[in-house]
Amino acid sequence: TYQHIEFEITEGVAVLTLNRPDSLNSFNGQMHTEVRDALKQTKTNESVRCLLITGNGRGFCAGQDLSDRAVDPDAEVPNLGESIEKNYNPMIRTITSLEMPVICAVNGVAAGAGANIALACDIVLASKSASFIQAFCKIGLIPDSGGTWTLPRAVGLPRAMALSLLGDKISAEQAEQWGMIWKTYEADELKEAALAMAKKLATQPTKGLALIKRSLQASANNSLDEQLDLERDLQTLAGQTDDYREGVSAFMAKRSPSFQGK
Ligand code: T3D
Repeated sequence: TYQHIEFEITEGVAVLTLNRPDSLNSFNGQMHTEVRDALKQTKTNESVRCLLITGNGRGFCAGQDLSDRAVDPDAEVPNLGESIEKNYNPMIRTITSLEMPVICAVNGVAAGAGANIALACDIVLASKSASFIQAFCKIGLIPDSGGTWTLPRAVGLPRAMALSLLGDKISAEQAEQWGMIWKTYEADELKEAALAMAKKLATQPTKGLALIKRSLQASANNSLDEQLDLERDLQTLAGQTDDYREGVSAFMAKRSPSFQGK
């Protein structure tokens, strides 16, 4: 059992809930270990076809636990690059390469790495009471956890630059208007709506969805020509799945499809 997260698998959905509410679910070493383990289970358990990440309490995640970073003036400064390499980067790489949709339900403030973990997910939902802060600049750091990549792609360079340099808090509704996230919900409706979306996605053609995710991610760095080649290759794979056969058969027979995620 876990100390700082909750992890449950139901109806094809893995639900990972950050659970250190007293410090707004900020990450200490133990929480990193637990998240790593839960992500590994998500990846290897064949019954899982969608991942939902959320948090307990009034925050989603406040990034790194800064009480672990309070530096005694005489002590050696911690090497943050090592922490990124060991903890944050593998987490972001795992989330973005998981071969299934990843939903983030941002239940409250998402600050620092917490904001960028949300942005690394495929569909971001948020409570109307949630907010996003690229808090790094306020303590002399740079946005990490992929934020310097995802944020400009999500909102454009001018907004990404100002958000990162100013560290202004933006509301979830602002983020929704900008297209930085998919949708906002009333606070008491968020988790139910997110779980319903996750359960629905878990009944869909998982392999096809994974290929959609891969192709859209690749588009950021490809020319149209390269992307057309990639579409050809990934469509070849999609066309070889059982779910594609099932989708076409069901359509032709005017019945609803039963996808196995294969
Ligand atoms: O170090 C490395 O490994 C490199 C990687 C870095 C990745 C990063 O994420 S760096 C950025 C770290 N995060 C921040 O700088 C955000 C710090 N937190 C805040 O700015 C504010 O707490 C919020 C804007 C998120 C929320 O503000 P507010 O006023 O709603 O709440 P609060 O009162 O500040 O926080 C509530 C409690 O949570 C409070 O504890 P207390 O006083 O009730 O005992 C506060 O200290 C604690 N808390 C919030 N964030 C953190 C935290 N404790 C430790 N670490 C935190 N990041």
